[in-house]
Amino acid sequence: RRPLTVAAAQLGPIARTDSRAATVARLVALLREAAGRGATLVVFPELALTTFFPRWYIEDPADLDAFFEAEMPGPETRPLFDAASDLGVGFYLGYAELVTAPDGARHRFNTAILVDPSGRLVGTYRKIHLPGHVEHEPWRAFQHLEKRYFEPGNLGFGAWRAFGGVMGMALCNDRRWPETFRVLGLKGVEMALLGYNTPIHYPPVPEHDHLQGFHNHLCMQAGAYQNGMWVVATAKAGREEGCDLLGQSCIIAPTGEIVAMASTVADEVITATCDLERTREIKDHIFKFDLHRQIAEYGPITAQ
Ligand code: ING
Repeated sequence: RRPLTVAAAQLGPIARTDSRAATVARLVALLREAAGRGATLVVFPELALTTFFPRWYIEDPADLDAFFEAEMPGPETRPLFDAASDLGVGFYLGYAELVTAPDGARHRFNTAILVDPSGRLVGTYRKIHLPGHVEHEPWRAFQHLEKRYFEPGNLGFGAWRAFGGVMGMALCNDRRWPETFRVLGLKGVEMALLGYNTPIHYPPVPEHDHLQGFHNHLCMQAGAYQNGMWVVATAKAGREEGCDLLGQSCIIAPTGEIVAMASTVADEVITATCDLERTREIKDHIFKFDLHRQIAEYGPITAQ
């Protein structure tokens, strides 16, 4: 047995005007509650430091840059790192990353980091599957401009030894693509961590709005089962700047069973003790990759 007690720290809405300090204070409160329940790893949502700003067409570069972090930790996020190492708890944090390359070029990514209980940065992941569109599309009730504000991730899907197992990271739309979970599975990941900001209303196909919760769990339960991994998925939820975001943060077993789920669309901690050894029930049998996969037949998956 390799038990790991993990928490999904769901966030309710973050207003455009909320300060970093106020938001970080919410994160610290959730971290403390999770630690109080015995969690040693806390998973926060995607873009957990700000409102989901890709919902707006933002023309002023200064306005856009205000949503990004140029350093991590910076002065305003340091309290989260300090609280975590004081409590001996690690965490996954999603945020908008601004990187200035040696040549002075600025790059923006939708990023998540994994920090271990000693406060050490274990790994960084930059979102690979960016949904939405590039240009302003006024016909939409709200925009989804991730393709405009972020570059696709350039670090690949990562796996890191930490928390007594092999941890992987993803972000939001990544969870809808089976390739995400399969690549993580092929890298030996035993627990995938991901945050999401998922509007209930999907302007291109509004007749699917009532299926957002179903599709959210469908993708992750399949991913967990087909690759024999635990999945911890944390929402930014609730009515945020007039846009309803899906809640239903959850913790999913390698069998695909949901073992814990949020029941509000506000700040809420859910926890589960996950035996990382249970991944063997799947990885060594029904989805024993080296015995069952027929990769000669899979070429189209990586073809154009
Ligand atoms: N959000 C959404 C997601 O993939 C979306 C975008 C919503 C796509 C609904 C399809 C349907 O969960 C982010 N941030 O990727």
